[in-house]
Amino acid sequence: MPSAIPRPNIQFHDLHPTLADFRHEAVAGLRQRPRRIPPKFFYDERGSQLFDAITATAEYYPTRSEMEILETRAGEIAERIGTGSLLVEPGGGSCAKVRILLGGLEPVAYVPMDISRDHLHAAAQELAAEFPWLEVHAAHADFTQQMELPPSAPEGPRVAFFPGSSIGNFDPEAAVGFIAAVAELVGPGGFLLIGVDLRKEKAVLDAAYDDAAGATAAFNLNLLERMNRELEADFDLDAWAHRAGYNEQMGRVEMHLQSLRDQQVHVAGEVFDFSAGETIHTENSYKYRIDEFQDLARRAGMDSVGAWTDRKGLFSVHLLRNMAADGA
Ligand code: AVI
Repeated sequence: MPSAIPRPNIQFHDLHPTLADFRHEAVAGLRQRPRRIPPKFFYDERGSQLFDAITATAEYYPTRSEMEILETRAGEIAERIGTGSLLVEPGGGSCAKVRILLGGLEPVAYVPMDISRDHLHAAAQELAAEFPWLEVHAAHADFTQQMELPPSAPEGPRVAFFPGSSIGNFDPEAAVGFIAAVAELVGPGGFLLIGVDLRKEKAVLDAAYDDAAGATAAFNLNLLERMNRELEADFDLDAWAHRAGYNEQMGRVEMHLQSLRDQQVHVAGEVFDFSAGETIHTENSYKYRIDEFQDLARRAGMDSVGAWTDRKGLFSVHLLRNMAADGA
């Protein structure tokens, strides 16, 4: 274990994220055909709690499967990366899975970046107390808009960590763009350790996104409740249903909210007419084969240097490296 550094071992940085405009994007999405609202708006405080509830359901295998891979492969991953890196986690507001890696990687510093300020501060504080030898630079930032490090973050070979198959919530072209931005952030020789959910039997995926206890349904419907709370909307929750299913051809699970009758709803002063059966598309969650994801990463300038799956072959973790020559 590295020698202890003087306290406090934590710094907070406000990188002035351009906050997503819920009002503007929700209204614009509801005017479109088919209607849609981007999944990033699921995660208000209630939505984040409901997401945690999803990860505890029997049907939602990704979290457990990824933890199994990280726990069994942490040593191997650390061997390939080496110690003394600057470890960056875009969207790492909960600082949860990274704990498994810290002992082996012994990074010079850890930089969690998240749009949710309070959530990030609380989790980073807890982590810094738990790992007194670790320098933590928590950055309040929207990594989908700006991939920038706090100026005081120490130098070191850079490693990005992007678990949870959040890459699946980007359309494939946007996923290439995101990985290319990470490649630029970590620079030549830098790494990306990323969790990616795998294509599989439709029944398993359908159940994972429509659990019997109704956690995923509550998560999806919370988007309507959030509009009621924040955008002076008047959605009648009994007149909407959660719909989710694997679209095998597209390689993605789609989530929708379906209107159960003809109805009129007000949102931010605008009137929207929904017919019975009409849906609002709220999320895509893309699933990849290992080779398919490696091809996608290569298009973004990163090569595979390792890929692991859990015992049941449900989920994968990839180690990618920016192979560009220094100065390229
Ligand atoms: C955060 N993201 C990777 C989850 C997923 O599986 O696509 C979000 C989620 N949606 C429904 N259940 C979980």
